Amino acid sequence: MKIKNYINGQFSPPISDEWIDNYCPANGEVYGQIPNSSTKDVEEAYKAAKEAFPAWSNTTLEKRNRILIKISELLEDNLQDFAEAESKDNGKPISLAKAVDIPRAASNFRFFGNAITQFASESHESIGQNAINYTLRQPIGVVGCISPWNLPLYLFTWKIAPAIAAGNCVVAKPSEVTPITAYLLGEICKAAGLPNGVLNIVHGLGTTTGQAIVEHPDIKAISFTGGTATGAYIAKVAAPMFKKLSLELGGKNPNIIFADCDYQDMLETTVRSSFSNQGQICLCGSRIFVEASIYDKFKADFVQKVKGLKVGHPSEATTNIGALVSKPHLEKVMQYIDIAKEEDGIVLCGGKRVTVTDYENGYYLEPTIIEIQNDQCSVNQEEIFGPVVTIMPFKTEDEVLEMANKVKYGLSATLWTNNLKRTMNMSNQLQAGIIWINTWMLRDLRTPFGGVKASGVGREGGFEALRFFTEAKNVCIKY
Ligand code: TXE
Repeated sequence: MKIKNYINGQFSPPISDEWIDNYCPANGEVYGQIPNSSTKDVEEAYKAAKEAFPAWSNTTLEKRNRILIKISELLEDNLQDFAEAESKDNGKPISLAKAVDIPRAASNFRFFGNAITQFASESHESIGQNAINYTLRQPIGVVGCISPWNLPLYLFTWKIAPAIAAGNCVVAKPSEVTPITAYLLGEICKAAGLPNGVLNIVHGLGTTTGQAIVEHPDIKAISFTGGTATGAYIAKVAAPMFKKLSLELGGKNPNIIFADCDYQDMLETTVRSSFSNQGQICLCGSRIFVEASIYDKFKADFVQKVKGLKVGHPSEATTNIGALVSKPHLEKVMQYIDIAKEEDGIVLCGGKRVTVTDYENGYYLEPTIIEIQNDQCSVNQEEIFGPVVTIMPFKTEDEVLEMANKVKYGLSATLWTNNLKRTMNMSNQLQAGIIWINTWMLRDLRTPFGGVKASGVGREGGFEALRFFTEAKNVCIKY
């Protein structure tokens, strides 16, 4: 399969005619090629977006709404094909892509298609000064969206949908590791009647194609999700051009379990929050802290449950854990297991590569639990982004709060307790953008989403995303 860029409503090869191999994580084989796009391709995409902007930014909200809803419906109609493509490209179980990734991509278009019709601007009467102020929310122009490989279409559309709903035109780049569903989205957008040039999709490497988007002087805003180091680099490149930035970066999220929680619910959710999508979600609760009085029981129950998870080919209905996204990523995750042992960590289960019959070269790894002795060890501090979690006991609320916050990241935190006072106290003090109490990854698209510290800058979700993708202009009239 040779995929193409989607520029000005046309599918086109890269100008250089250079291509990159695309691997299937489930069997380790090359199954397609993607454009190795250069600055020239990005320039073509920018020109198409710039040309489309005057008409699109003047398109009525009702019409924008209709087109976005249509995209959402077409995604739902093609659920099976999209789920299979996502799974083949990323290694995740098809069942997960079908239940979460693709429905969520459809919801992104439906939600922001509706949200833009409800996005009100402010007005303020300056009493005693005979003046009235009103604030316009104007689209920025051409914006850049760069997304990662872990939730490919889910995160790609999480950016594109609010950007175009708000009247911008987009130059977007999916991860070079998982380009297929973004490619298929081009066809859907065309069929839904999205005018040519409103969405342009350019495929290629981060350091060439992605960087060309960030360096483009007239792409005025960048919404990026990916690694913390890349986010820092993008901020440095974008700063002299005063671009608007929204950076959703890594996480190393605490999952804090108190003895007074609803145990069974906590146990089942903790298995999910640890290993969903092979642990490759920025929100995964990869640092598990358990109150000492239930630590031994939890350890035994958790290990038993995790040993029961089936690692297998993503297309099999019984598979719980599919393949990791790429060989280099598998190797990186496995290195952390060695580091853990060097740092006196005890591997309670997992830790080894899995050979799946008929797919011996796939990137499979056992779900791994490491009991650590010290919360400052590398496996408890650095983002591993794979099916690897740490566990350790704690005695007091103050002690666990300190350990939870003593990390460079601050994306999310989960707390299991039925004590209201503790819930309020800890929610206030945990350093994270998203706190879940007695649940995990329950997402309401109206709520702000984003992190603090090395987990990023800015918020997306709901009106926060529409605020990011617009400029506020205040008009003051004296009468
Ligand atoms: O991400 P990159 P990678 C974390 C996770 C993972 C690590 C590295 O820990 O192991 O990041 O993953 C594009 N200018 N997360 O290497 O490189 C790139 O092409 C512009 C957390 O895959 O940050 C891709 O489209 N763009 C995370 C996107 O950025 C650049 C999800 C992300 O790639 C670029 C994924 C550049 N200089 C990884 N360099 C999360 N927050 O969910 C790369 N890109």
